[in-house]
Amino acid sequence: MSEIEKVQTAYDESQIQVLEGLEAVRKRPGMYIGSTSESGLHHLVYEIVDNSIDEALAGFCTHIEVTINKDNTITVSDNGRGIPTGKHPKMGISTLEVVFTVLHAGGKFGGGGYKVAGGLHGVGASVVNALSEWLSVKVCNEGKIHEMSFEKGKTVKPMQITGDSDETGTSVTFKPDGEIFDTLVFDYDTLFKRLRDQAFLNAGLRITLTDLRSEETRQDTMCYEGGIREFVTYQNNGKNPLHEQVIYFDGKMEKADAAIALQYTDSYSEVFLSFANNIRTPEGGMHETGFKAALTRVMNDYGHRFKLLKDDDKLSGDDVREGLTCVISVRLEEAQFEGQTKTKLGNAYIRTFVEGLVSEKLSAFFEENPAVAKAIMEKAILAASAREAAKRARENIRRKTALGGAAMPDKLRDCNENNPELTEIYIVEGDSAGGSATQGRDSRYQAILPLWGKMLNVEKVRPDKIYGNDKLQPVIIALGAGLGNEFDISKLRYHKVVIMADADVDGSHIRTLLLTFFFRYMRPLIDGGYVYAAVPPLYKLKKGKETRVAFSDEERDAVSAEMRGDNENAKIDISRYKGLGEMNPEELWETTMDPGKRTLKKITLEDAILADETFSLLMGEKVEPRKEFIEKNAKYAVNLDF
Ligand code: TSJ
Repeated sequence: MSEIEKVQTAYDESQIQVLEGLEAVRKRPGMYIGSTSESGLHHLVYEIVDNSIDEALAGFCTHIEVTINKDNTITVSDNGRGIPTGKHPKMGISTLEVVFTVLHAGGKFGGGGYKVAGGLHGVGASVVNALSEWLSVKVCNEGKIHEMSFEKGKTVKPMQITGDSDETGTSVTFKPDGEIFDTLVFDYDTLFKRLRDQAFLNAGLRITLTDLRSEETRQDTMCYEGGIREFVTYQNNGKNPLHEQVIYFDGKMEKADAAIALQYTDSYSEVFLSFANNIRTPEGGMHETGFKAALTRVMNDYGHRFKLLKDDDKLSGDDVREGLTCVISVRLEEAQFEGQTKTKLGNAYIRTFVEGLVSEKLSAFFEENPAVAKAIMEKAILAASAREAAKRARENIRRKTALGGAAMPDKLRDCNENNPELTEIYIVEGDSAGGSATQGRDSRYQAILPLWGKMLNVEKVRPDKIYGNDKLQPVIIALGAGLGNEFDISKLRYHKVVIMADADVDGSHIRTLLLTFFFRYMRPLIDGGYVYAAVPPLYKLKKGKETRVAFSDEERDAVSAEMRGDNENAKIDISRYKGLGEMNPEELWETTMDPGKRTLKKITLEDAILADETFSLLMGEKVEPRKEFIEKNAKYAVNLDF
């Protein structure tokens, strides 16, 4: 056989294999991109961009541009070396064509320098090509412009030289196939967030996102010289750091490298962002486990060595991570993704590697920066003692609850009915309103629990204190379902939990606190739709012996006009309810508690999230936003509802 024939044979064989490969992708797209819904659609963009990022990692590309064109097609361009256009040594066709027509071609060409692209399923350009109605690619290298195009993965224009160029780079434009995807509309914010992650993870790389679909072009350029250090700073925007500098370390081993940036703030929450091969791993995995183990050990060792901790005291993982903001990024060959959403890193050697790296470098950092070490240690020790106190409070409650009915709070006025499906509990602000509610209620199925008066004094309260808060204990006990991890909805003693508070600032504070508490510690209560807000009237209108109420200014005017009727001179006495405590039992029953007449507002998850944010603001460290909030809302106090 002549040389030419040999090549021809190889070409034919590879072509057959190609067709089979890409048809498989079109048959079972979910296998390659996760789904054919919106997330799968966006995945196409990431698959292409990942190739440019690999080129940046190799040190040849500094700028990536992603454009959403007017017709919802996508263009991704970079200023790298350009996909090789010469003949592929094994396939006998151009490497460019191999990239787009051979399944799993990514990483298998171009020599050792090519890192495995990080796509969720480790697939690349050929999959995007197979799932596109059309795709065109333009490569500038070796002084020439090369162009080629495809339809549904099949070559329709073989590679052609279309001009000269002294620049280098790759540009791909594609239109996702409407036969494959449920939606073809790209979401700017989804792409923006993912590309911003990539910009943070690849320090110095410039990524531009442009949206040409509307009159006004939208564009963001992201470039972070500080990389994941800047990612941490960005996450901590608006918080108070315990130390000025973001702590950073990185390291390499044979098959992997890792970079970690962290900073503590005085907040109580933890922000942990981990990545493997530039992909978010919200389910965690070996890199997270390694980091967490090292952090806990280093801080316990330090605490014992400098006698900040007693010999048998031990900080837990939660203690040492309170207020921590951490970004960890690992890159490795043959990453194994596990878990429900395939976002958990499974490679066990990464745990050992990261744990060793963090142990060594963090201990060294603590040695060299004793002031920072002290601030971080004190925070963790405080967290430990708060957690200890909270645990005691929880146990206390559990003991009381275990005793059953006899242990119900003194102030609870329970109902006669025992079937929770038929009963309601009104949590009422203040003793006097509690008294009216108790007298006005239908005691067969309505229970009343009066709460303290003013309770939200604006001071810093650690969330753990809420557990042990003696004001909230009666609520926990009356509801009977426990709290936190041990919350058991099947033990709930009332299937309607009604918060009844005044329509003023104090009432709003109490609603905010209760909702935040339910949201954080009795989440199934919110999710299950068991929580309601009572809606008391704002106005009382009197004409002689006739009395009516109104729930808003508009209603007040309408009712007043109605009562006046034709008698223009009738004297109507309008008074404003200053609070629930002012209503007598009958009024309260008729306007707010009678199931036949009352309005109850069902609390949604969104309401609760909003309350949680408001609570954080009110309880937060920063004085200015809190002042602003209170001033702003004091003005509209009466309208303050969720
Ligand atoms: F998805 C894709 F493959 F189509 C694609 C690849 C899309 C985009 C927008 C860019 C790229 C890409 C590929 N940018 N840069 C590269 N680089 C290479 O493919 C390349 C170039 C030179 C060499 C070499 O060894 O000389 C090796 C490689 C892998």
